[in-house]
Formats: sequence, structure tokens, C-alpha cells
Amino acid sequence: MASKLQNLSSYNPDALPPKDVVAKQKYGVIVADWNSQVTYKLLEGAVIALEENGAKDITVVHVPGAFELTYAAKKLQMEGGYSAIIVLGCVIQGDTPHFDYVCSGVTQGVATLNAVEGYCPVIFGLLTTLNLQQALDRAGGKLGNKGVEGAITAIRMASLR
Ligand code: INI
Repeated sequence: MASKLQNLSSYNPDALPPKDVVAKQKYGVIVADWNSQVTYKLLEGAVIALEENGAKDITVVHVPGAFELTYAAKKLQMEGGYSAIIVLGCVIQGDTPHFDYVCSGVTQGVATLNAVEGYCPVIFGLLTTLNLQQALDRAGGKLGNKGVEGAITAIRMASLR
């Protein structure tokens, strides 16, 4: 029987802008060090997918946790020159409501950055999962890699600018 599980990271490379266009663009990837066994796989997926599709100018910035992603993204946005910025993190639910506050803080923060006119898009690559296994499944496991999705979204959004 066919699996009901879907690889969420499959994409059609032919539908992306040509590699020589992407090669002239600059990309920022910000990664949270919290849950690094997951987030560094997201980072790897994002960088490989960007490079495979032509990107040559990629700046990687590390921040302590997911909550700090918004600040770093804002900093790169304001620095200028970026075609798109991807934020990568992983928040895993614990025993307290902390998870909800961190998730909504980052979600709102990134949404706010995208709502301001004149700056490059910020792509939301935050895993918000109930346990570690769900995160690993989406960080190069059986459900793909959210970092790859972030990279492909970044390339598509950069071409809108
Ligand atoms: N940061 C994460 O990236 N993931 C988590 O799961 C997490 N939890 O569970 O607490 C987390 N907390 C740290 C937070 O992002 C900030 O770094 C910290 O609050 C300092 O601002």
C-alpha cells in the first residue's frame, strides 16, 4: 500500500528562476542553536538547496534560540542587499506554556517584518513540534527538510522583488 506520508520538500526545479539570475542574488540564512541536532540539518538542507539552484552569495548567522530569529532577520533586512532571508529554528513542546509564547513571538515577529514595505522577504522556517521525532522527520527525515522548503520559497519570493 502506498504510504500516506508526503515528502513536503519536493519541488520542480524547472519552475524556479534560472540559475544565472539566482547567482547574482544574496541570501541570508539565520539559524537558532537551540535544538541544534535538528536546526543544523535544516541549515544544511537550506544551503544545499540554495546552492543547487544557483546561489553563490549566502550569509549564515547563528542566534541562541528561536526567539532571537526576528531580531537577526531585521538586522540583515536593514543592512540591505539581500534578496531574501530565511529563518530556521525548532521549538519542541514541553510541560509549560513556554512553547506557545516562543512560537507566537517568532511567528508574529516574522509576519511583522514581512508587512513592512521596502525590505526583502523573510521566509519562515520554524519547526513547531510536539516532540523530537516530529522535528527529525521534518529535518531531513521521512517528511523532507523544512530548510529545503525555506530555500525554494526564498528563491521564488526573491524573484517577486
Ligand atoms: N528556543 C528554541 O529555539 N527552541 C525551543 O524549543 C526553546 N524552548 O523550548 O525553550 C527555545 N527557548 C529559548 C528562546 O528561543 C530564547 O532563546 C530565550 O528565551 C532567550 O530569549
